[in-house]
Amino acid sequence: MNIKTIPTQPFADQKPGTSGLRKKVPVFQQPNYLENFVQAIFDSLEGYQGQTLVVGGDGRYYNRQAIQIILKMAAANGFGRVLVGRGGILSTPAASCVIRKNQAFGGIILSASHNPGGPTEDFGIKYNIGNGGPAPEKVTEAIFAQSKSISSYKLLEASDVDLDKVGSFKLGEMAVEVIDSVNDYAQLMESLFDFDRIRELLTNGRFRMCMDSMHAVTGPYARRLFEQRLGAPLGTVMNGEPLEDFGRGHPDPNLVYAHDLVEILFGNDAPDFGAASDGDGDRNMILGRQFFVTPSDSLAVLAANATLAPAYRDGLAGIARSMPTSQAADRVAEKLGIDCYETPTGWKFFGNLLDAGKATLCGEESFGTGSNHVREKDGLWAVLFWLNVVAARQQSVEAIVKEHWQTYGRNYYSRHDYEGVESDRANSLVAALHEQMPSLKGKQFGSYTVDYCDDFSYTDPVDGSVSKNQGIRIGFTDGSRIVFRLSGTGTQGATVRVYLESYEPNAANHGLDPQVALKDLISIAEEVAQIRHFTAMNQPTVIT
Ligand code: VG1
Ligand code: CO
Repeated sequence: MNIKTIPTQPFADQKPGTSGLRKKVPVFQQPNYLENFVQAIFDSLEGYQGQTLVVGGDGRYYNRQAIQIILKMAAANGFGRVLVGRGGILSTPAASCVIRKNQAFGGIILSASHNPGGPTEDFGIKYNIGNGGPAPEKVTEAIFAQSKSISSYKLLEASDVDLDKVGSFKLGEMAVEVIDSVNDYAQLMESLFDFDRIRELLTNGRFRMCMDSMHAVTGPYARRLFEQRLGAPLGTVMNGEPLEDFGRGHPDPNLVYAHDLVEILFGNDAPDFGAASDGDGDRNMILGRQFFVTPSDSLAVLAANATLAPAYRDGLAGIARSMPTSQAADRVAEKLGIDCYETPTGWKFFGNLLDAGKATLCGEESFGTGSNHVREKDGLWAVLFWLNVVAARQQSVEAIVKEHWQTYGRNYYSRHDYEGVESDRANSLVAALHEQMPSLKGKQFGSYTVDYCDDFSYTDPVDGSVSKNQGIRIGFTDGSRIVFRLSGTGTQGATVRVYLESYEPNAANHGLDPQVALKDLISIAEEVAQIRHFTAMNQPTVIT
């Protein structure tokens, strides 16, 4: 066995963003680039000698090559065992599940999530800690610090391992176990939901569903769960073959990118239920027949109906949502008499709340929902949860959401993204907003009066850590909000996100198109932030 220590030089740009390090594939393919980052992860950790590491990814281009490198580096650095998904495949929630089930030290997940894949598209890598969740900021900061001072990395000289057969073998001193990518996860799902009831729904000959895996990682998981375990007809899962370039698609489950599914659910003779998930399987979109469920509403509806699912029969400890996510869930929490936490964007901020038993359900406006069953958001979990609720209530998706609005009022919500903005321009937009911040309070815009304006800062209630500058919020006296933040997951230029929310208690006014209901706020956002001027764009590139 030959462990080599290879000299290297730091790269200056290995700062993890909202969810790991994401760059174009050619950046990762530079000599030593991936190796440096992996060594920086290991160097920031303590006590992993002889321990277990979980490795897997969403199957995108460069997944297999990266895994071969990581296995040889893990062996050279003294891990005792690596569990790797067959074919290198593990969805993000499945990786979280495997880490927890095997009490692994941590895991490395290879994914750029909803970003396109392929030789000139995006690749990503992130580290998850022993609770199965994304590394918290103090860990990602330590990794970044290591990446800036690295001078060598360790690699075992060995030939590539066969990732395509389930089985165990040795790589130097380290054990490698290639595991079935789906088993542990499917078992966990079966323990949470009423599979008998869902099976009855999916096989009664009346209810039809359609699941779009967008040629990304959830194909094998969705087929196993819906078609094999729950008896839905073959073909229920579309685009179910994971492809390295996601069939040249953009595996982001929203109304814009999941257009195949949207056409089916909004077409003639549409099925009753539609769902899609993203590149790495942690996001979800839920559709009813000719009906779209806003992710913020989805969190609120699931929370309000949680006791219908066996796992949550005894109720919820609390709910957590990211700051830009609508306040629909807060209303449910209030009614249930439980706490609702507001965290910065990114799943890593939910970990402590889940570990401490303060929150049971978590959600983000960006099509992410999850619970304490793992420490990642979980796309198929949300789909199963919705099916469980539909099966228990015997109502359509649309009827369930409309009834929810009647009870709690409707939080109209929309996000406007301006993608591919020059970084300097985006930074100027934020700087100009900062300058105005102190003078906005009390200011009148038509019928809206500014109640507060700040840059969101979060103090973790469990460990007291503080995260500043998490997005500029303008709150109005009637509870409406506009939030501005820059994306931390892009790989090219900057993306400006504008989040808009207003509250409508009166059911007679619940039938509006959100863009119409929010039109005043949309123009206030333009007036305050001069979005067109700074971005040099006339309209958002994506509206969700
Ligand atoms: C986006 C979303 C955020 C999500 C993150 C990772 O981040 O807004 O809610 O947690 O992606 O999701 P940003 O910084 O671009 O706004 V995924 O599915 O990429 O792991
Ligand atoms: Co994702």
